[in-house]
Amino acid sequence: MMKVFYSETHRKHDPPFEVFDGGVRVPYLENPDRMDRILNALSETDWAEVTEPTDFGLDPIHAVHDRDYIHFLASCWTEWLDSEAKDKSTLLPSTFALRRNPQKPASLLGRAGYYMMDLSACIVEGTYQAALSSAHCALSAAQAVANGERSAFALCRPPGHHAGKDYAAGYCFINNASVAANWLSSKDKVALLDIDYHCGNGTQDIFYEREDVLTISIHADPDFEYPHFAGFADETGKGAGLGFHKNFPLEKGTDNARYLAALEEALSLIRRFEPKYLVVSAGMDIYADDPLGTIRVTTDGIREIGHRISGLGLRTVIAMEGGYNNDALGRNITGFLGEFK
Ligand code: SP5
Ligand code: ZN
Repeated sequence: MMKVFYSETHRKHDPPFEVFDGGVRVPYLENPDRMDRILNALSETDWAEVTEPTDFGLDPIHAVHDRDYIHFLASCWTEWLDSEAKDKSTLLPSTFALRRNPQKPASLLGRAGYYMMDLSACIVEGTYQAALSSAHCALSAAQAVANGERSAFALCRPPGHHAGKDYAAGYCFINNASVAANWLSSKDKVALLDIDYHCGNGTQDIFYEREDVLTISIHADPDFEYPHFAGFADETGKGAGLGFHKNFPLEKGTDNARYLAALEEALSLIRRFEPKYLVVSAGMDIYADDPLGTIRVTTDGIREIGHRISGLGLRTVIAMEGGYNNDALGRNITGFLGEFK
């Protein structure tokens, strides 16, 4: 059996649209239906045990994120409703704070631009609650694994790996996998492997100067893909953390064989680090027919990736990240997770 931590609270986060390249409004790709597809596929297995997360409070979240940022997430919706804005369907700024020496402004839209990196981390009434329960799913999975489970799955929504210490980005608000990895790091050595199609820039930001948590991200080259400003091969950590971060940028059209070659390099770095725990940021948008992706890993390839990561023999927390081909999401996740049970 594998414990799957899941909360219905995610349904409260259901933004009406996001803004794509060129300013076009499209239906929000990171939608509640994703979870239904996964739950459906899990219910057809005989090994998934869906469980409510425990409430860990805010301390383990503040251990990773800036307090003022979390307070912004908690309070911005009420302020938004009190504001003069014409369309209040979702809080999105139109001006962004380049981290070149920005002042933190007082106005709501100013703070939204200060704390948001792009136009896909849309905030609605239930976003904060959903993001909290998503983080609690990751913490619950970490606790299960610390208590002796070989693996546990955090069915997180919203996802987390684009959220940095003090910013939301790319459908992410609280960095679930990082919160779990940091929580585990007080117990023993942790490595975090991010296989989402997009670079885990938020995770990179959070652990960049730390040597106690090895972070690795395999993703589409930021030279052409979101998040554009992080994920290059020459970003390897800073200060004490130098040498404890690794990016594997991949080209468009990367197939199973090419992907698995990069994965093998990542796995040997993890073996050399000799962690006790592994946290996997499991995005399924590497799938060949993902609407956001350009990588061509098949469902069999995803199962093989699971098989090889599982072969490390580490206590493993698997945290849900992206993946937007809802028709394929169920089988991709069960194929991947099935290798860890
Ligand atoms: C968790 C996660 O996977 N977040 C990804 C967020 C990506 N958002 C940026 C979308 C860029 C839109 N480009 C549209 C190209 C469509 N062919
Ligand atoms: Zn992604």
